[in-house]
This record gives sequence, C-alpha cells and structure tokens, in this order.
Amino acid sequence: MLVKNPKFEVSAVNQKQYPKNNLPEIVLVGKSNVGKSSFINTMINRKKLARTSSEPGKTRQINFYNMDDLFYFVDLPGYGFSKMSKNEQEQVGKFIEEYLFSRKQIALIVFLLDIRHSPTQNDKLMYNYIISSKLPFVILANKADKIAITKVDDTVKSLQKELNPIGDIPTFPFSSERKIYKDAVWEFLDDFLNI
Ligand SMILES: Nc1nc2c(ncn2[C@@H]2O[C@H](COP(=O)(O)OP(=O)(O)O)[C@@H](O)[C@H]2O)c(=O)[nH]1
Ligand SMILES: [Mg+2]
Repeated sequence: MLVKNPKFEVSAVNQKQYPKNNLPEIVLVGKSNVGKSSFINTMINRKKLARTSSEPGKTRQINFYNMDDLFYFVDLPGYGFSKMSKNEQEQVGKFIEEYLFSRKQIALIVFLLDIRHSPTQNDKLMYNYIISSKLPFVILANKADKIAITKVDDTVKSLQKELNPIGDIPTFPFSSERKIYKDAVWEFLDDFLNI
C-alpha cells in the first residue's frame, strides 16, 4: 500500500480520547527503544511523523496515526524500561492492557523484538499476554541492519523457535536502516487488511 497522507491524529492517555470510529488498528508493541515509532516512519517514508527517541521510555501515551482514513498505526508505550520507577512501569502496563483488552477494532498486533537479543522476560510476558488475548499478531525481528545480512534469515528462525516453537506466528526481519525488508511486511499488512 502507498499511504498518501499519513497524519498524526491523537495522543490518548485514557479510553475517552481514543478515536471515535471503527477503522482497523495495527498496533505496535515492544519494549522501549526497540523501534516502534521508527517502524511507522519507515513504512510510510517519513522521517519524523512518529516521534522517535534514542532515550528509552519517552512515550507514555498511546499515539494514533491515521493512514488515509483506511486504518491506524497505533504506537503503544514501551515496556521494560528500567529507569522508570516500579510504580510508573505498573501504570504503563495497565495502560497497555486497558487498550489491548477493550479496543474492539484492533486488527493486528505487530510485536517487535531486537534481532540481536533473546527475548527478555518482559518480551515473554507480553508474548504470552498476546497469545491469551487471541488477537492476530506478527513478530518482527527489528534492527536487522545490526547483524550481517547473511545471518538474518537464520537469526529470525532461531528467534521464532525460542518464542514460538510451533512456528505458527508469521515472523519477519525488519530494519529502519536497511529498507529491503519493508516490502514483505507491507505485503503481509495489505493481505491482512484487505483494503
Ligand atoms: N540501527 C537501527 N536503529 C534503529 C532501528 N529502529 C530504531 N532504531 C533506533 O533506536 C532508537 C529507538 O527507536 P524508536 O523508534 O524511538 O523506539 P521505540 O521506543 O520503540 O518507539 C532510535 O535511536 C532509533 O533511531 C533499526 O531498525 N536499526
Ligand atoms: Mg516510540
């Protein structure tokens, strides 16, 4: 899909502020700094529509990006940022759960992992949470540019094996720096949205 006019629509800190329509939502989930905001920018060829930060733990709201009134990319706050107080981490956790649990128009969860590392304890908790939610999801092994191009496919396979041994969850490499992976992800999203 070629998104012509992507727009930031709203930053929500509670359910009342979520957009009031039924457009499907594609939700970015993953630990702080894994590249959720960069993913959105890369997919739509914009440098700065979604705010990115080299300092983890900056986004504490849910940001809705409207894609040509066809669907939203929803940027959730990251989890597992160690510099957040326990209390803050719990609040962010509740906030994420409230959205994932209540929002009927979630079409797909895009779960981002760092291709260089085994899933963290928090990643595993989130994985199990998503499984139990029964929402459709896809795993992206992000920052693929950080490893040799020849190792990408095998690393993606072993990450998938670790998290999802049955192998029923589609898993793709991704990178905001090496743009060759983007087309396969768009193809998947296009099929999925069927629009
Ligand atoms: N090398 C590399 N850096 C990335 C990639 N994606 C994001 N980053 C960097 O990682 C940092 C965090 O990215 P951001 O999108 O803000 O992460 P978020 O907290 O998950 O939204 C920023 O410095 C980005 O430039 C990627 O695919 N490759
Ligand atoms: Mg972000």
